[in-house]
Amino acid sequence: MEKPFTTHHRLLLTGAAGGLGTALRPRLKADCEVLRLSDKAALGAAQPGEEIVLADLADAAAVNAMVAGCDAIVHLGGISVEAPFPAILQANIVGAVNLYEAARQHGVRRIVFASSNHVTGFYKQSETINANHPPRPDGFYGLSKAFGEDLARLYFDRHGIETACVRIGSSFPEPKDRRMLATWLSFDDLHRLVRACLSTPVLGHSIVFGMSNNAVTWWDNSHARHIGFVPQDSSDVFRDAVYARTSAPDLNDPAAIYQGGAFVKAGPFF
Ligand code: NAI
Ligand code: 15L
Repeated sequence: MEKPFTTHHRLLLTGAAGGLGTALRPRLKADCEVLRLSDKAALGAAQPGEEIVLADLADAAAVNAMVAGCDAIVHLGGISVEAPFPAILQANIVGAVNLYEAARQHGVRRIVFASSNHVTGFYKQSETINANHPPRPDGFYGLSKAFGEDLARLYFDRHGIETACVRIGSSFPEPKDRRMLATWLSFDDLHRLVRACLSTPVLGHSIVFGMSNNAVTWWDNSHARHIGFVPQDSSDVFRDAVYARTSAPDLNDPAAIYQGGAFVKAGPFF
């Protein structure tokens, strides 16, 4: 098969040792000449076409070196669940500032930021929201992602760095429960979305909900049509199996009322 066009020369993937980083690592290699992988956790040996730069996002000097020489970034690194605020502060807030400041200093023009549906987790599952609805974070984790989205806007307005803030729903091999029938994003659709964000001619500062073509959805992506993302997968093929192995939700449970699911009652972590 002919190799598709490459979007960038040296593409940086942070959080490369995590679940989504592991899924994107082989997929993104076709999209660039050199894929630089970074994490604070071990990444194994570099394969052909790969570079490995270990860095803690909270370490500004290490992040600066990690970004040097890259022309675009897919930023997945950070704490991915609700956690004590001091840890979130370092990994997700200080880490994001370090990343954007390094991007500015090294002339990076485009970033795909792994935001989360937990930026808007306190909207109800009976509501449909779009990118213009105000954030309603469901915890410190969601709040840190809201900060990241605003940080990206600042660096676009002041420095012209384009960002796609991808509010990922639930990206796993399969939906794990009934909620994820609405929030699921397949790994292949995640890659399609990241590739669209990297290659669309004009990205600006954009917010896009990361979901597959699921019949049940709470999110309207009509403000992100300029990205050109067309999901090819759907949670619908898993529906019968998910219903068979899970019981009906308690409709008085906040986890069933709000879009953030169980995240809305995680913690409190101070
Ligand atoms: P993950 O927890 O599996 O991977 C995150 C990676 O970031 C880990 O390899 C971890 O070592 C690294 N990391 C954490 N703190 C770090 C630090 N201070 N310095 C350097 N690296 C650090 O998470 P996953 O599922 O792969 O998610 C990737 C990104 O996508 C995260 O930012 C997460 O918040 C976001 N996301 C994921 C969703 C999903 O369904 N998987 C849903 C919504 C958002
Ligand atoms: C997230 O933001 C988490 O990173 C992920 O682990 C999932 O729990 C996902 O949201 C979700 O809402 O299902």
